[in-house]
Amino acid sequence: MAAPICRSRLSNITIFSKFIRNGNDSKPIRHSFNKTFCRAYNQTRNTGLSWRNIRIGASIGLLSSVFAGKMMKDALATTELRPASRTEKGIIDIGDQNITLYQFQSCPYCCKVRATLDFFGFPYSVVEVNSITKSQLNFSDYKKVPVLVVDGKQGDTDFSLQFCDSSLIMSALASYVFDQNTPLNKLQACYPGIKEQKGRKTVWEFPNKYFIMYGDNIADNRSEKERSEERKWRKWVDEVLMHTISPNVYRTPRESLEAFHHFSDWGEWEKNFSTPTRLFVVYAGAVAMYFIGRIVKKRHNIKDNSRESLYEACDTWMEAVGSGLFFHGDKPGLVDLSVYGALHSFQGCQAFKDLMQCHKVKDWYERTEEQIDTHQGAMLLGKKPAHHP
Ligand SMILES: N[C@@H](CCC(=O)N[C@@H](CS)C(=O)NCC(=O)O)C(=O)O
Repeated sequence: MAAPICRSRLSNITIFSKFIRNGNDSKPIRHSFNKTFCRAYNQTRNTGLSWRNIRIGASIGLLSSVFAGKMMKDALATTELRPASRTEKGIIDIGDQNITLYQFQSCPYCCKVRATLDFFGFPYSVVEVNSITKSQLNFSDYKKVPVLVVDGKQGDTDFSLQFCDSSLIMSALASYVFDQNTPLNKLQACYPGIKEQKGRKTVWEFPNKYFIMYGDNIADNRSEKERSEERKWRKWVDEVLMHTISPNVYRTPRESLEAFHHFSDWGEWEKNFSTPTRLFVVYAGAVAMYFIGRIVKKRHNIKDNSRESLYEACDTWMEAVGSGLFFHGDKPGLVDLSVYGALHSFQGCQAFKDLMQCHKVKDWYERTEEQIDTHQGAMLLGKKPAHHP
């Protein structure tokens, strides 16, 4: 989550180097440098420093900051230590296919996907992405996490499929679970991505992301009304609950720094990234996310005391769960997994401790966690998964 600001820091460095290289585009900047130098000259006239010395000093300063910036960028880009961070064995057999999740460990969208993979018992590998360089995503046009890659073989042909966006990935996995006779490479065609350029920003839309696709062998006997409720609440998670997270996790500079130290341990950044990268992400990320939390707070009308908005969202959620054990009855479904993922993303942070201490969502959260950790979704298929151990 720290990426946007960090990236803009790096692009400042790029803009800065462009200024050095391209004299034509640099007039306004050069003008303000000249003004600054003149002011410095006037102020230092009587201090014994000559104008020539100031210019030499300024040039050295300028060149070294560009050089340091470039070195930092190169260091961050080239010090990824290992591709796969870890592997989860799962309990279902998906044949000759390998699933890899490209993620940030503490990203709420990635937590939704991990909750789903674990609940259904899929085997998968995890690649921890560097939130600044995102070099692990170089293979993809889509520059956000989570990205799920499925490599496999159909007949004699190898395939490599990419699923982007947490809700889309969850829908695709659920579709596969409900109808394992439809291979994932066939399912992927049901989830087109539309890429649009908005100014300098590339925006992706996935129109079918909340839809589960049903083939001929439907193991889902819910009514259309129940399915549409499920879509509505999954959307609520993405559009309401998610926005209460950053103003709470990064509420103060101190909570923000504590959160990043925790994320570093949880994501095993020490193992996955070099020390300069890790320290840079922890400290720059903590500062950046503190300010981003404030922006999100304003944009999404989060209450002055941001905890109130988080607790209210959890009240709404508990009302939706009602008297049952889970939203979907006696077993969790995609909505439970989405809410669980969102809350799980900041377990270990002060905001999570506060929430668990004072809110009744705690019992539901622990129930859901147990179902996920013991892969209860694998039993939901109506038939046993292909090769159950
Ligand atoms: N709608 C997407 C949102 C994904 C998203 O915003 N991911 C963040 C991390 S929490 C990200 O990759 N940000 C990097 C960036 O925007 O450059 C989903 O549900 O997967």
